[in-house]
Amino acid sequence: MATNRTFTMIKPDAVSNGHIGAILNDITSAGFKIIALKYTQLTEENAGAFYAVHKERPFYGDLVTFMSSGPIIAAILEKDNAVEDFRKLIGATNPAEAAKGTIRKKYAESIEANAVHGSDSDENAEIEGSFFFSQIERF
Ligand code: RTP
Ligand code: MG
Repeated sequence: MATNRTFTMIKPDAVSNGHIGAILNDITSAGFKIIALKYTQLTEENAGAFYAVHKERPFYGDLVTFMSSGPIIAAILEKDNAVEDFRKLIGATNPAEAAKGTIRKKYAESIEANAVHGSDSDENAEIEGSFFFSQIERF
């Protein structure tokens, strides 16, 4: 299996609930290497651009408001089969449906405030990582 990269955010709910350390520990314990890491806050404009793919969905406005409501952690991660394995580690979008032991099951509040983001393809992982990090911020 090829080593590849994914992109994640620890969302405002998990940051304000004090879960940054536990979630980063779950991520590195699962074998993901941190390539880039940043503590920042999205403007509404930033969040709208990041989630532009969901522009026509009914939850888009609330999602943009939520994602810009407080600081987040952004990170690029590397591992064999990174995109698929990371989505397994975080669990289903709705924490009520997420498998036991997954990050969303343990730390999410709701289908919207669901603790973490995970890229859904290699191509989107690169686009999303480049949204936050320049070449000299990747190690
Ligand atoms: P993400 O992109 O954040 O990793 O989440 P995902 O792939 O599991 O889910 P996606 O369908 O891409 O939705 C993006 C984010 O929008 C919020 N959402 N709210 N209220 C709702 O019904 C609803 N559905 C989705 C969640 O924050 C979700 O992670
Ligand atoms: Mg998604």
